[in-house]
Amino acid sequence: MSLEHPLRLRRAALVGLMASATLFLSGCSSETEGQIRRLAEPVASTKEAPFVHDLWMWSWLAAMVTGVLVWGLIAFVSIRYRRRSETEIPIQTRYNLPIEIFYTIAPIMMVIVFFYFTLDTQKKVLHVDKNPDETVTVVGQQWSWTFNYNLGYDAGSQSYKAVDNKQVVHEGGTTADRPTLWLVKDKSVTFDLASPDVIHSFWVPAFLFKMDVIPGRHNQFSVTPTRTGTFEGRCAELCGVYHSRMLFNVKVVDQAAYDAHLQALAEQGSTGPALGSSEVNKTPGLTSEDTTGGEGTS
Ligand SMILES: [Cu+2]
Repeated sequence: MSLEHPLRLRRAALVGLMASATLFLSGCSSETEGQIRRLAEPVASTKEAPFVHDLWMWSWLAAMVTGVLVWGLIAFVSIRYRRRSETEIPIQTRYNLPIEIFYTIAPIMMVIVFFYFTLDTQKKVLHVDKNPDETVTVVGQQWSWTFNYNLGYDAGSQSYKAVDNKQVVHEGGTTADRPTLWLVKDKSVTFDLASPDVIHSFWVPAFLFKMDVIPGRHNQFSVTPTRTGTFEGRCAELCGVYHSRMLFNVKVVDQAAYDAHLQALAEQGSTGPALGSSEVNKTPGLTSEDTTGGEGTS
């Protein structure tokens, strides 16, 4: 048999694949096309986000390679060893030691590889900047968020304190009115997460990252936003009746706009830390009955 035949087949398959991919992608806007390329991920918007992006893409690739191999083998044995006559049944093999050893070891190897890269990524994205440019204490409460600028957790005294004697200002939302978290482009920020009631989860999809906000526990992480603009944020932990209203915006701006915003918050009297949930429970749009529907409000 000449080599020409499989080569031609392969070329035809390649052309077919490219044609269908072009056809498929030409039907999409460039935005959807980008989303397909990122496998539905938002655009990475922090310095740390690409680590998660890489883990996501490589995991998909590894899963796809495994999938194609397994589907191929299934198809191969189904065709190659199919029943060919009414009277004769194919060989019924019960044990095959090499294959059994292989399919015990192969998944263990895969888990080890995934585990290694997960740990490696985790180490990078959970890195906490001890001397960040900005510090924000994020309070997740039923059912909105409060952002305290220049307020950080002090492990020594186990309390929240103003950072570098800067003025603490805060901005809180309600279930009817989503708050906005302001950040500075290319400046690192460390988030300290606090909850006065139940477990919430602080999630900005464009950061490709989220972290639980647990009462009585001190969670923190750092990011450096790399793109200006307005992004969406939400609570990613079912935390009560109005969990779905725990939306917020993230606005990444330059230093001057950020400073002006903090100044404006100070001028309107939103000074000092706001760590409780009482503010948010006086909520326009909710009756007092609604606000007592959850657990642990104080
Ligand atoms: Cu929540």
